[in-house]
Amino acid sequence: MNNINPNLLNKFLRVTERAAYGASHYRGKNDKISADQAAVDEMRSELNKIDMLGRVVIGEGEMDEAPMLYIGEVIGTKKGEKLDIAVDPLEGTNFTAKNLPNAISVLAVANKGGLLSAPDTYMEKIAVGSGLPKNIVDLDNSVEKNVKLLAQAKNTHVENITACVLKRSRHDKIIKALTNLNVKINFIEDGDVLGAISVLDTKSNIDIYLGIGGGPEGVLAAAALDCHGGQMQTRLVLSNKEEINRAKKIGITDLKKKYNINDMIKGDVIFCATGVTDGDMLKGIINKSDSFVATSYIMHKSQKLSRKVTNIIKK
Ligand code: VTB
Repeated sequence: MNNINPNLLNKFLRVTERAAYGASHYRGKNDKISADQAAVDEMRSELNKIDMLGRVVIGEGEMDEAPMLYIGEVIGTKKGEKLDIAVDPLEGTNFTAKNLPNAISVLAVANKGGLLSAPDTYMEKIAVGSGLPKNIVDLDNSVEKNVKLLAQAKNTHVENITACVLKRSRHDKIIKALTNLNVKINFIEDGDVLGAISVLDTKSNIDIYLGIGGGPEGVLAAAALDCHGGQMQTRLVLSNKEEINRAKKIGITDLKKKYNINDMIKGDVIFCATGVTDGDMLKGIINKSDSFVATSYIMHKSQKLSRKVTNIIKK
């Protein structure tokens, strides 16, 4: 697989910046549908300016349920590289509507065939940062075993480990195990793309992310972790016939497969995420009279590039 043209990175960055800007008009307006729609409209219009033969592999839903950025939608000028794109125009429709932290606009880009098409179902996830022995954690290990192995590899005690967990009752068992180990828990209310990526953020001090969140969000987080040599393992949670069919329809045959990063992301990858609301890791959009200020993460694996950027963009 070829590397993705590095000149495209800034163009993809503009896509999440514009989408975040679109959604920012609806912060605190208690209207998550309009917030999402505004992000989708901006994202789609920017994506269509890029010279590429792009295809949405993770998007707003299937063609019959979402009119835009649906799975399979062809995007871009149709001239240039064949790219697969995972988008979440507004990761956090709810928290944008309530003006709560950590809403972002996010996408990942790989060569054709380079991204796992995850169905819109739940997914078990475990993630750790870079510089650790390969396969240090595993979804089939107990929480205790994973945390102990991690502490050992980091040459520290279990009680010095910090875990990030999405606050949901489905995580009660995980939370109990972590509490018994005296591990510090950093709860997030929503938004597990940033949650999983927080293991890369040295300021956050988070050592491990674990729990069940959305499948598409898992692939997006995997793209960022892959750019940094982080580790992530995931497995789909398919709880009824309808979800099983949905997974099968997009080509998943082994329904119980544990995916490591290289099963989810193949070859080169670009990741861009822009803050909509102020969050722990990214500031939200600041609106000025004729411009807006956007803060984003940009990553490009083959270029070993990973940066936080703040841009002032003309409206
Ligand atoms: C998950 C998570 C997302 O919503 O999809 C979550 O991956 C939904 O979980 O980041 P619940 O069904 O338990 O609410 C997010 O937090 C935000 O889209």
